[in-house]
Amino acid sequence: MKKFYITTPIYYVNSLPHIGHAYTTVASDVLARWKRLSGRDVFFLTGTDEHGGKIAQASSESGEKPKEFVNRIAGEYKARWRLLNISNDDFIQTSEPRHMERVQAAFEKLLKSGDIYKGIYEDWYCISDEAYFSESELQEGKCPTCGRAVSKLKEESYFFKLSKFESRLLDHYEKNPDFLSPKFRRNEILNFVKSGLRDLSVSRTRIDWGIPVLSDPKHVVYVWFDALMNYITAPGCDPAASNPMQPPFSQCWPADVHMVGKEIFRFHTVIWPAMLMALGIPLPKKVFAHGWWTVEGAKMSKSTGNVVDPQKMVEEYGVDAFRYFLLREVPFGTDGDFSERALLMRYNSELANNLGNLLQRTTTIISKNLDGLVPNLKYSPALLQEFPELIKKTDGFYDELAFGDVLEAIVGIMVKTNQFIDVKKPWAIPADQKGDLQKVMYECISSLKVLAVLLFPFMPEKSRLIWERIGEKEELSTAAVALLQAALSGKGREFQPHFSSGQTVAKGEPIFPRKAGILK
Ligand code: ME8
Repeated sequence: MKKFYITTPIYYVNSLPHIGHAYTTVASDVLARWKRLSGRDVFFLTGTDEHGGKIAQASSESGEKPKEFVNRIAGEYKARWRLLNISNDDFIQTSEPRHMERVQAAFEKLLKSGDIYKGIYEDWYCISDEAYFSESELQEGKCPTCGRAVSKLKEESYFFKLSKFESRLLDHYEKNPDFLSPKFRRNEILNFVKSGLRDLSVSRTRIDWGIPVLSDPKHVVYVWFDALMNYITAPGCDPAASNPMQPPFSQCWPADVHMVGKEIFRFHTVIWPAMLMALGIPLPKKVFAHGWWTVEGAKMSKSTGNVVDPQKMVEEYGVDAFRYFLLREVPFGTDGDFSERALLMRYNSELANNLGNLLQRTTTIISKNLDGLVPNLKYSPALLQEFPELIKKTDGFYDELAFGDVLEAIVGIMVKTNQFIDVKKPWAIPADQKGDLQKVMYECISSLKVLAVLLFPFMPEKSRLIWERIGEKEELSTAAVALLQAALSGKGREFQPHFSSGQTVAKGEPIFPRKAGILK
């Protein structure tokens, strides 16, 4: 079976991971976890982009040798991803031999086929974005992307025949409407390609921190050509082969989703597909560009000092609340504004007062009034009548990367169950009406069971805790696969949660203790 292959951008090692990087990586992780639960074999890749002038400059400022420097910062990324429970299957560093050798082989292949040729490059360059601009693209003489100063470059360079692929690219966009996602970003790319593509300079002679061109080592490969290749080098592509679609690469490729921020959409939807066409490799199925976070209304930047460190948020609110917030606060795709106040509000209203409270009252009532025994009734709970339909809908939301819609549906179950408790008032049911109490608590505990499953991709730790508190013994992710399979395959029209006899709830502290407002 082909794996479901999902990638994040590989991040530049000149800065430490911040919430922007965490956002893309957490979103990719949530998708990877859902796909695993729904029975897919997943290959989830992330990594670091370690070559080029910007990184060479950062390493010389740090006083370390480039390789030591990039390894240290890559280590910081790995540590942050562990902290955030990122379940990546591989982590690629572009300074690794497995990557460098394959980039060199691809470059030579394109030289041979004539899709790369030697010429003279003269244009403006922004080192911060590692991107070229023509005079007319500059804004008031500055980089149109980041507003920083640009410098004029004139050097011998190899060029990639990007212009040759114009009509093939337009044809691909036309025939594969999901390739450019979300839809509202489509026109930007169509207009850009229709306005005419220039051949792209893909080598440098002034920089030596990069991958040397094998047949002409005074050139190093342009950092974007180098970086984009990570998506095929990591799963083991041999670009020199006459048919590169061989195992293990062909088990992963084509990628199902390249997840990126909106500012690098063009690189992934114009340059990258053209490179793949030139190499004779099929194109990824979807490139999805999400929006950007600002912080309290301002662009995040080192100089403003408003860069949000995910580690601080995790220390304050816990990893799961932070993951939840990132995907709950703004619809995935559009821009959003981060503020700790908004995070605190979501935490208290949805996690503490809603989910945490639901678990607390359910387990407390069952402990006190039913000797801790989970009512093991054998019918489909009324609150979950629509569960199989909801799972199918949820699966569709995931395919569109509509994480906000997934969470909206989950919050709907929490709210409905809490309202049910408010109406039924199980604490007031007399002791001699135990059957009635069991029926009410069966509804609540069933909701908690499916909430643990549905929330698992977003909040793996707290979901496991809910799972333990309701007395489930089987490993959550294993049980969830079976439960979702039944719903997705259409067999489970009537959903039954299946508790075991003698299953007991465990009491414990609130899983999301309410937090007082501490904010500036
Ligand atoms: O561009 N809001 O790396 P990079 C949301 N190495 N997402 C943000 C963000 C923000 N404010 N800031 C960063 C590069 N991101 C290249 C990529 S891929 C072959 C090479 C996220 O370290 C978002 O995913 O500048 C964005 O695309 C990425 O970090 C840029 O990371």
